[in-house]
Amino acid sequence: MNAGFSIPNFWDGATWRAHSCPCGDAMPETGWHGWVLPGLVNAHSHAFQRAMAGLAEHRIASAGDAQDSFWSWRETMYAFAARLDPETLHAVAAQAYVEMLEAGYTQVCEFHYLHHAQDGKPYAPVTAMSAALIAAARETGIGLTLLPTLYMAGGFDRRPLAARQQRFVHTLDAFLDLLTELRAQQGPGLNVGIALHSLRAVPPEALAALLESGLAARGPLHIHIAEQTAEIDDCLAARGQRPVAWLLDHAPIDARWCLVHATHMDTEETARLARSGAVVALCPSTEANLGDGLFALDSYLDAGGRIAIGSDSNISISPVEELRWLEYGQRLIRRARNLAASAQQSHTGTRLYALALAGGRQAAGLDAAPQDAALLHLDAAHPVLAERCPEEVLDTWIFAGNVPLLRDVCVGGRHLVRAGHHVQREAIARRYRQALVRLRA
Ligand code: NGQ
Ligand code: ZN
Repeated sequence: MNAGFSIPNFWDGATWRAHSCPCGDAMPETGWHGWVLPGLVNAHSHAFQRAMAGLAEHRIASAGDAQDSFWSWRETMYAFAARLDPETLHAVAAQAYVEMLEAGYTQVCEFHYLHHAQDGKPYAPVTAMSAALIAAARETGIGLTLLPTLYMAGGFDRRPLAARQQRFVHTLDAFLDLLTELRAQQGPGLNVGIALHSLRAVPPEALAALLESGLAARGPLHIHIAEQTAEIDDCLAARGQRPVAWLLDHAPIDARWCLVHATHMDTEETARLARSGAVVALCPSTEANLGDGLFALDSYLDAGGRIAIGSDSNISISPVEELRWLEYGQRLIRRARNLAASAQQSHTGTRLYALALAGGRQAAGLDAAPQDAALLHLDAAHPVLAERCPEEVLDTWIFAGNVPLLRDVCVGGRHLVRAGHHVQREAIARRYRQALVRLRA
C-alpha cells in the first residue's frame, strides 16, 4: 500500500497530549480526550455547485421524453453557473469550505473552470474567479490545491461551444498565462496544479502542447474521464479507443496525475491504470447522484491502484459518506462484505481511510507523510465510540457515524473547528444566505 499513514500515526488522547499542536491550543484542561487522526483531502470539488445542491432533484424530462440524466442535470448546473460572479463565488465557496472542515476535509482540490464573466469576456484581472476561491480558502483555513482548468471544445467532434460554456474557455496561450500568474501566488496553504476538463473538452494537439510547455512538468494534473457511457461511445467513435486507454497511450500518466471518476474501464484499462502510479479520484455520492455507474474497486485495488475521494458536485460534503458508499456500492453489486479490506488490513474503514489519505495527499501535491498538522479530533466520549480499539474507531466512524463525532480540526497551526463548529460558521453562513438571494432572484 502506498500509505504514509498507519495505525501508529493515529493517536489516542493520552498520546496526543504528549504531542503539542502547532496551534498551541491543546486544551489540556478539558483534555482532547479522544482520537486524533490526520485530516483528509477532498480530491475533487466544484465549490460553486454547493449552492445548487438539492435543486436538480425533481424530474424535468416530460412524459415520452428520454429520462432525466447526467446531461439534463448538466443543463440545470449550467443555468446556475451562469449567474455566479466573483463575489457570490467567494460567498458560496467559503460556505462549502466551512462544511468541508467541519466534516473532516482539511485540504481541497478545486477543479476550477468558471473563469470568465457572464458574457464570456475575461474579467479584469483575469484571475478574479480564482482569487475568489483563494480568498475563501484563506478565510476558512482549508488548504487549497487550485486546479485552473483548460476547456476548449464542446465535444470529441469539436462541435462549437454552447453559449453557456463560453465562461469556461481559453486558448492554450491564455491558459498558460493564467497558470503562470496563479503559480506566482503559491505559498503556505496554496498549491497550484492543472486540470484538463475532459478528453471531450481538450483536443489531442492541445493536450500534447500543454504537456510540452514545461508548466506541466510539475503536477498535480487532473482530468475528468470515463464517467458516463456516452463518453466511452463518443471516444470510441472519434478516436477508436476507450478514454482511459487513449489517455494512457497519449500522455505520460504517472504519479503526477489524478483521473477523476474513471468509472467505465475494461479490465486491461483497470490494470494499466493501477500500474501507472496515478490516483483515481472517486466521488461516490456525486456518482450515485448523477447516475454514473460503479467503479470496479476490488480489481483496481488488487492490482495496486491508488484512490482518493472527492465531493465533486458537493451534493454531499462528508468524507464518511464517500468512504461508506465506496464500500456499500461494491457490497450491493457483489452481494458480499468487506470488499475494500485486504490481507494486510482487515478493517475496511481503516483501510479505506489510509488509502484515501495517501492518495488524496498525492492528488493534492502534498508530501506523502501527513506531517503538516492537519488534524482531526474525534469525541471519544460519544457513546458511538465506546470501548473501541483504534482500528475499530475508524470502522465505527465510517459505517456508524451519522452523528457529529468530529470535535476539533486544526490546520497549519489554526484551530478552525471547535466543538464541531467552524470558528466563523455564523458570519460565513450569513453572507452565503445573502448570496443565495441574488443567485435565485
Ligand atoms: C463539471 N461534473 O464539470 O462540473 C462536470 C459536469 C461535464 C461532473 N462530471 C460537466 N460530475 O462533465 O461536462
Ligand atoms: Zn467534476
